[in-house]
Amino acid sequence: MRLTEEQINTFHQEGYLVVADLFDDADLQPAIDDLSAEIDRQAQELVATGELSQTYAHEGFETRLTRISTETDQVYRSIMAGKLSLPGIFSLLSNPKLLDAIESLVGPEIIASSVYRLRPKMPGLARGVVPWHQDSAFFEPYCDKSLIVTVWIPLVDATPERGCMQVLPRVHSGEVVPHHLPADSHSGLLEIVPDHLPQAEVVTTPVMKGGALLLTNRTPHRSIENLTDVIRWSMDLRYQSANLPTNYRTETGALFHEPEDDGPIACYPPEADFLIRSQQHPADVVRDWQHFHQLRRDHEVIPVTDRWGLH
Ligand SMILES: O=C(O)CCC(=O)C(=O)O
Repeated sequence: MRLTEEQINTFHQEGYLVVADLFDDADLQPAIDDLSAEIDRQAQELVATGELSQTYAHEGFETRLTRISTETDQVYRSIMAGKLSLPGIFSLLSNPKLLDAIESLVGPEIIASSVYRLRPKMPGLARGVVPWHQDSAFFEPYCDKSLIVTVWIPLVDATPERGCMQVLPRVHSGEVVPHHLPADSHSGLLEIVPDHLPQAEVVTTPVMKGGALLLTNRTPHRSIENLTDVIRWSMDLRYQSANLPTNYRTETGALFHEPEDDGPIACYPPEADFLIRSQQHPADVVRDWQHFHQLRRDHEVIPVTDRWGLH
C-alpha cells in the first residue's frame, strides 16, 4: 500500500505514523503459525528432557508462552534472541504491501535489515517494558542523519493496557541524544539519559492487529507495561535505502557496494542486511526464506562503534 502525500508528510513532520489496516489476517497468519510451531517444537523438547512438566498445547498464541515461562524462560529467551529466520517471518518482512509503504519513504531500492525483533511482551514482565530510546543509538553514528524506518507490527491488538508503544513527536530532526545502560535496568537495553529526554508531549500509539506503527531512527519511543493476561506479540522490522552503507553480499559473495572511506560497512554491522526490493538490481533481490536464513547464518558479526562507552 503506497502511502498518501498526507501520510508521508505526517511521518516526516511528526516522526511517526500509524497505518491502520495495512495487512489482512492472511498476511500475518504465516508468521503466527510459524511462531506457534516453533514454541510447540521447543516445548516438546523441554518436556522430553524433563525441563518442562507439560507442553501447554491447549493454550493459544496469546497465552501459551506465559504458561511455559512459569516453569522455564528458555523458550522466551530463544524468541527474544532475534535469531529466528522462519518462512512466515520472511513472508511478512517481504510483504509487497509493506514494501510499497516503505518505498514511499526510502525510495525503490530497499535494504531490509536483520535487526528485526520478535517481542512477546508477557503480562507483568518487567523486562518487556522498553525504556525511552532512539533506534539510532544502537546504529553506527555515520547513519544518524539518514532515514532508517522502523516498522512496528503487532500480531495481536496492541492497546495501552497490553503495553503498546509511546512516542515523542516532532523531536526527530536533531542530534541523537546521549544514551546509557543504567545499572538497575530491567530491560538490559540502552535508554536516553533522563536529563536529555527531549521535551515533548507523550503520544500513546495503540495499533490494532493489521496495522503498523512507522518510526524514524531518531524518534524517541518506548513501550509500556502489559497489564492484561494476554501476550502482546509484536515484530519490529527495519528498512533503509540501498544507497546507505549495507553489508549485503550478493550470491557471488561480493559486497553489494564497498563502504566509503570514512564510513562503516553497514548502519548496523552485527547483523546481515539484504536487498528486498530493487528495480536496478532485480537479480540480487532476496526472494526466499532459505536465502534469507543462509545470509543470517553465515553473517560475520562486526560490532558497532562504541559511542556510549559500553565495551
Ligand atoms: O515492542 C516494544 O515493546 C518495543 C519496540 C521498540 O522499542 C523498537 O522497535 O525499537
